[in-house]
Amino acid sequence: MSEAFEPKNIIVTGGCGFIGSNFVHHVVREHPEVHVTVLDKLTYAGNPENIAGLPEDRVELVVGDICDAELLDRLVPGHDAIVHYAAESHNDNSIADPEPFVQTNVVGTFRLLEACRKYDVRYHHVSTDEVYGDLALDDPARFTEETPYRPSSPYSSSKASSDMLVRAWTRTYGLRATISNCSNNYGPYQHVEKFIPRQITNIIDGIRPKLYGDGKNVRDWIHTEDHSSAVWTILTKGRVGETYLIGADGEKDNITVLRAILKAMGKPEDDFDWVRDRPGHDRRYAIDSTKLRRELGWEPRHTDFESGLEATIAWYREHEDWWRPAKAATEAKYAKQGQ
Ligand code: NAD
Ligand code: TDX
Repeated sequence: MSEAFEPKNIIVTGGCGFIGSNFVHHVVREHPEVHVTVLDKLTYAGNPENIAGLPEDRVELVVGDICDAELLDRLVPGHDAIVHYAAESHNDNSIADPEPFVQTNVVGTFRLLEACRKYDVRYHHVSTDEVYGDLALDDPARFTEETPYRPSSPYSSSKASSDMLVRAWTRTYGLRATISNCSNNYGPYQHVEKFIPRQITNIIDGIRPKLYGDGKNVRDWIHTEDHSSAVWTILTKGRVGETYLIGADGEKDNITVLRAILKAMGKPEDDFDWVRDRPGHDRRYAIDSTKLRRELGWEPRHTDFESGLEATIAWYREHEDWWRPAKAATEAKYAKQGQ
């Protein structure tokens, strides 16, 4: 194992989004020696409330665009690492309007890499298992670091492109970078456009949950807190130039997840609507995280899906003021798409 890297002053891009803000909370709680500068454009998916109340001497919010090279020239010097979460993250949006995905996910990553190269800053790239495409339901295989890239959607192809840029900058310019590809996250602060929060908030609102296609698509669920601990482990102990897959053995098909939500919220298990399938809908994702576990000693801690789901449902019940402002517009967008 290479020598541990001990960052003191990090930039977290997208730190006002779902996973980025959970990471900021994790760092503030677990690593008191670290100062976090959040760089976030505050798109429809970014909410400063996600990091409100954290100590001002530990966390600073800079509102800005990762594509803005002049801003990066002012901001990056003096920091010792960038952990890059900022992205356009929703597949359905990428199908309706792919351009912002290319801009933020590809051009934005390029700008960050150039800034890291210029100021010799360590870089961790947060990516997704979707870059590997999908697996058949009856395939015993899971994704590993060696699986060829085969992205399906505008979102996943833009993430795959950004991963390729990181690999090239590492090899060609010697950039000190690591990459992680994680499976589907759930937990607090997830936007109501995503599957689990959409169904929870629909049920609270008396709207029937919506299931795409035949409901048999499989996602490999991980609690976002486990994603945060994995990213911190890779940032501080990972080998430069390496990719690590992050997963917690949480494969479930969508109808099983939906029925678990319905049951936990006291509804009959068939109280939902079948809706139009997502074009190009990936069938199954599954992660083999052996490399991360063996080489860096990481283990997930929040692997009881039922109790994680119950805590997530409780969080959405208690934080209606957080999600309410986004709910009507999100559902209006889905209604237009027949979803
Ligand atoms: P999110 O949509 O909830 O948050 C994205 C954040 O990025 C928002 O705060 C938004 O304001 C910010 N942002 C967007 N464009 C920006 C720009 N140009 N400049 C600065 N900030 C900008 O996304 P998420 O679900 O939290 O995903 C975070 C990262 O994790 C993404 O890179 C995503 O690809 C990756 N990822 C997500 C999952 C998942 O299950 N959601 C799984 C694996 C990997
Ligand atoms: O209303 C719905 N009904 C439904 O059946 C929605 C919103 C989704 N679905 C299905 C589609 C997927 O099979 O549920 C599954 C999960 O959907 P999303 O929450 O949109 O996630 P997914 O497309 O799997 O991508 C997520 O995981 C990987 C994140 O959004 C990505 O950012 C991440 O890279």
